[in-house]
Amino acid sequence: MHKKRVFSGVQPTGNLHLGNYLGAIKNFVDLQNKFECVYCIVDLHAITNRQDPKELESNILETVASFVAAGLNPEKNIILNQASVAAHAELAWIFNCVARIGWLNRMTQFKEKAGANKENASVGLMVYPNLMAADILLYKATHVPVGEDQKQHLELTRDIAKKFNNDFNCGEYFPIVEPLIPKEVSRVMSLRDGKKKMSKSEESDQSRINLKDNKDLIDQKIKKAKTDAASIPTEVGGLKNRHEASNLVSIYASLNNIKVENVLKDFGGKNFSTFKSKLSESIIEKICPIGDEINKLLKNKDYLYKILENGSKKADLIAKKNLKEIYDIVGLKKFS
Ligand code: AQP
Repeated sequence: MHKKRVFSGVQPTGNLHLGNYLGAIKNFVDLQNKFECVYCIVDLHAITNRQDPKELESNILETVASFVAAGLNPEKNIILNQASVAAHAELAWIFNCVARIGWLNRMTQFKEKAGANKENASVGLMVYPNLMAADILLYKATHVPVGEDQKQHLELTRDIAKKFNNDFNCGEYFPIVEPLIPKEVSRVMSLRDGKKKMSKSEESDQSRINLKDNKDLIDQKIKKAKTDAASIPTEVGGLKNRHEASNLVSIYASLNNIKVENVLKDFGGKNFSTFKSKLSESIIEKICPIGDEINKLLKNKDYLYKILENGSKKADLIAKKNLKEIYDIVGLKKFS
């Protein structure tokens, strides 16, 4: 039996948005009262695509600030940056030797991110899921809160854990992790195209609500958000194939901690302009205080660095102990 432990990570690749918040960070905050939690700023993942070093540094700090502003308690949780704990990269190498090329070839995120020019993508982007498996299994985490887009990578993490346990005949050394995916809005979609996920790297800022957007900007983005000509349905079935409508209703449900069918009870039959003004109000009420707090925290960089330093030291203790066990299982010796 493994002790219950939560692990999750966020890439410091730019402005965090409503998708990152509703898909992951909101859940992180809820879980901190139930589990021992390790939350990681996955800077080694970020460099699988080219990053400007100065921007990367400031994005790392901004991600810590976003965690704390959203309600994560740095005393209660371990908050670290991946590059500070060398064992992440060391275990990833072992997993490069456990995972099969065929498994990685099936990963849809690689296909989406590499685009048409696959030959020119970094090797890091290809083996990204092995590093993600290492992040999680290094701490023998049992539960991983993520958005639905990461489900396939978590299945790969489970496959790697099973293969390692089996290959090295070590029982259930690595736990078989459980994904914790939010029910009402597992994947927040772009405000401009309901078939694409809301993403930091999407060129159009109008496609997303950033955690640092102010009231007027949120209002304007929601007013302009794509919808269709029909009114809001009264039943969940009425949202079928209405990607944009479904997205906005799900965002509202998630922000207000209610079910989609209850949103439809309140707004069914109404037009989108009425609904959009209520949606804006909800986003402003939940997101603007986080944005204000991020801006405040960013003025105290020493405090943010201290959070990472303390968290990374705590994480390193767990990681070193587990990596030693893993090296022993594999038959590797470490003399330093
Ligand atoms: N649109 C989304 N809906 C729900 N959850 C989402 N997540 C990301 N986008 C959505 C969840 O946020 C966590 C952190 O994600 P990440 O920053 O590590 O990587 P990502 O999934 O690649 O996020 P982006 O915004 O799309 O970044 P870029 O554009 O840099 O690739 C994860 O739990 C993820 O599921």
